[in-house]
Amino acid sequence: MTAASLLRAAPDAVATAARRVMARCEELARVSADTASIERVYLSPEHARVNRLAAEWMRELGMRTWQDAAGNQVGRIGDPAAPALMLGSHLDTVLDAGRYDGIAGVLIALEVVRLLRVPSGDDGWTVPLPFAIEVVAFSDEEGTRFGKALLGSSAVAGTWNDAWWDLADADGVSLRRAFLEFGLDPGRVGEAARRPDELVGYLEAHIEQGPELDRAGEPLAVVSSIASARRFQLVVEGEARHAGGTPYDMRRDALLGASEAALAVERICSAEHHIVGTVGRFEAFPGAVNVIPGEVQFSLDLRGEFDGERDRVWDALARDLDDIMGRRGLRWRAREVHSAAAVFCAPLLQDVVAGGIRATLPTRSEAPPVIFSRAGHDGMALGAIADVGMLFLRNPDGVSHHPDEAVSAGDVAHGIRALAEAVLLRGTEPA
Ligand code: HGY
Ligand code: MN
Ligand code: MN
Repeated sequence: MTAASLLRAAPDAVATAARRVMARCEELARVSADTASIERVYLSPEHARVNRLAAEWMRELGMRTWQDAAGNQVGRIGDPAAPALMLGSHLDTVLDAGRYDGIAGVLIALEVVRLLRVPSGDDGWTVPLPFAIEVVAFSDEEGTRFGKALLGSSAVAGTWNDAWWDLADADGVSLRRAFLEFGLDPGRVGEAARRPDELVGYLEAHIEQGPELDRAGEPLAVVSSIASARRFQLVVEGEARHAGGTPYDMRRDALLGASEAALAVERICSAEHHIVGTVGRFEAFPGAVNVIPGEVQFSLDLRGEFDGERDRVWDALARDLDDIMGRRGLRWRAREVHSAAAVFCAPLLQDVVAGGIRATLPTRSEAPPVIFSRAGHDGMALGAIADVGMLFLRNPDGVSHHPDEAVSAGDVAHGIRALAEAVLLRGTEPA
């Protein structure tokens, strides 16, 4: 089931591009708030440094570059009047991150531009397509600093919510203050918004953040949909008391209640087919060894293939927490800090990604794998204004959000070619 290859590139050009992606992933990994690990969060000095690096690499390709009103770094090549096919991913990271989550997608997109661009005659460059190409390095896909994910891509999608300005980081710095300190104007964040008619679609290459491709021995896959997500900050309140003098029948231990809640997340979610719930942050107060915890604050990240299933599981969890806290004489409350509906990748973009994979791996007989992404991506926000398509690259053992995250140069080369072929295939369709 091969698809004709539309890419005219010297055989070793793609291998050279893959080596450049791997080297630049190492270079970007060194731009971190922590010398012992990779940490690059929204509106940080590290964010500013990688934006400057990305802009330099975009200009080298003959792209026009700008940083938008939400701190996303953008490059554009092609007809200034035409709508754009947007490629990209994110350059922000989680804490103690890997080198490739998001980063590889931005760099692969730049290599696709390098392979597709042609001289425009006025000492510049263009692309032989019925649309322009934009590469966006989104500034906050993870939500590491303020808890709310997809801030950069939400601004581009025009779905920014002014309630977010009061979100604060671990040091109590509000999003509004961080904007100002980064040199951005909160009052102008709306200028980052793009109109649907400006885009012909959004295509993102990303490492798979799970083991499916590795287990199947597949280098690439088409993504069918991106998981719907909800994130909560929960608080359990009991009573801080002396760890020695307080008999059990008088204790209202918030940590034990919150611990039962965390186990309920695992019990209830694991009984469902496509639902995962994770407690990633868990903190007891006052946090002294000889004081019964009077309060616990913890996070919940809840995802599912379909919004309705995910919401039904949240309702079941809430009922379970009522039982647990009632039995223990505790109180609990939850603040929802992030919610993103499932986004189903557009059939046309799924088709061009599948065609790109077939043109890249011509010896494959059957259709490329199609998998649902349990990880969130900027496409969840972009889905509000554009068709979304995603290409997954194999990630050995599926390790991600961890320093051992990996991808092979060979699979990156496959990914570069497949994305380039997909862009060319999209160019054979009406813009
Ligand atoms: O959390 C996620 O799924 C993504 O990596 N931000
Ligand atoms: Mn990512
Ligand atoms: Mn991530």
